[in-house]
Amino acid sequence: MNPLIEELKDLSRQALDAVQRAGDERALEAVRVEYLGRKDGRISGVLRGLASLDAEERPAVGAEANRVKQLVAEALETRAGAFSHKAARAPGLDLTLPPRSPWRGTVHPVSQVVDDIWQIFKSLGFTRARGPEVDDEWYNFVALNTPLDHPAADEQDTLYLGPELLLRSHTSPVQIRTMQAYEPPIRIIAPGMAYRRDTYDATHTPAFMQIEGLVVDEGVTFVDFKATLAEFARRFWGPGTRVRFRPGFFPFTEPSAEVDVKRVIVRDDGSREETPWIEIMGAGMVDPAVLDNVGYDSERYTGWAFGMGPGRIALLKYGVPDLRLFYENDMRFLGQFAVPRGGAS
Ligand code: 2U9
Repeated sequence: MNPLIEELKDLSRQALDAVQRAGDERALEAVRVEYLGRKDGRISGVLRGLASLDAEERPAVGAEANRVKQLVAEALETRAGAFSHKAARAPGLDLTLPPRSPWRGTVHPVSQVVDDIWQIFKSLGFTRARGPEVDDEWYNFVALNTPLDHPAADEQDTLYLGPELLLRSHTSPVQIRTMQAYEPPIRIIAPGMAYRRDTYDATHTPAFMQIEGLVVDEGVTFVDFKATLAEFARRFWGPGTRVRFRPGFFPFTEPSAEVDVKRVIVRDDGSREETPWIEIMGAGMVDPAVLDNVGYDSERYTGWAFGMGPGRIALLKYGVPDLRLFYENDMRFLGQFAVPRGGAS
């Protein structure tokens, strides 16, 4: 065999070895220059020497030189590709990992309770009413048969913004405004924030959700009142729920009641357990004085109303021991109440 072919084979082994040993792009470029460099490259040197060969030797040596040159060029390219792939990787970035799913918020548990309560009353023919959170003494107290010397109207309990202006201490002013704007029949649900000068503890927060309801029409009786609220309780807590009306007192209702439920829990093995009586709302027949205050004829119309705290209902429903957990925005806690979107309308 021609000694030049021997030399080319040897060069090719050395070059491929050097390509593999090159640790980075600079070392690889040095290998390229050493073997394939135009001026002083070792393989190029053999090709340049072709001219001095005999005509019959030339084709075989030329072919081998081109084959080796191509082999080494390909090896260089492959190795360079491996380096550039490595360079594209930022430290700690693994492009083979599946993507993280985008973070999605969830409906707050207290909002879920508001939505559930609203859906039940909506199906019973109620509409939703809204009103201002900043209101005055007349709408928040006087119209509701609550004199300003009543303890509820005291600065100890109510957050005043000015001489007569306050943050509403219940959503009842919404019902007063609705009655002023519309003639009976009235059948409304008023969910919204209310504010009281309470200390922030396991069962109180100075800003809280309320849901109130009001029905006013001709011929509305205590039977309508009891039957509608009992139906609500059974739909919300389950069909086996027992409902109890205890006498109570509120300035705006007469007679007044506190509504309790007793739930029946049926276990998987068929055994039943009854919860103690738990209070879920206050309610009563609307005091005729309140109807007179909005210009309704209290001889002609009667009504009933209720008030409920969805924060407290959420505590009972989910067995949460401390109301503050709902308001501290720890997603490890709130994320447990994730449900599919929808509900409110
Ligand atoms: C009008 C007439 C009557 C609304 C009522 C209650 C009883 C009641 C509390 C529940 C828990 C407030 O959030 S809470 O602390 N509410 O017990 N609310 S009757 O009665 C009305 C409202 C408006 C015109």
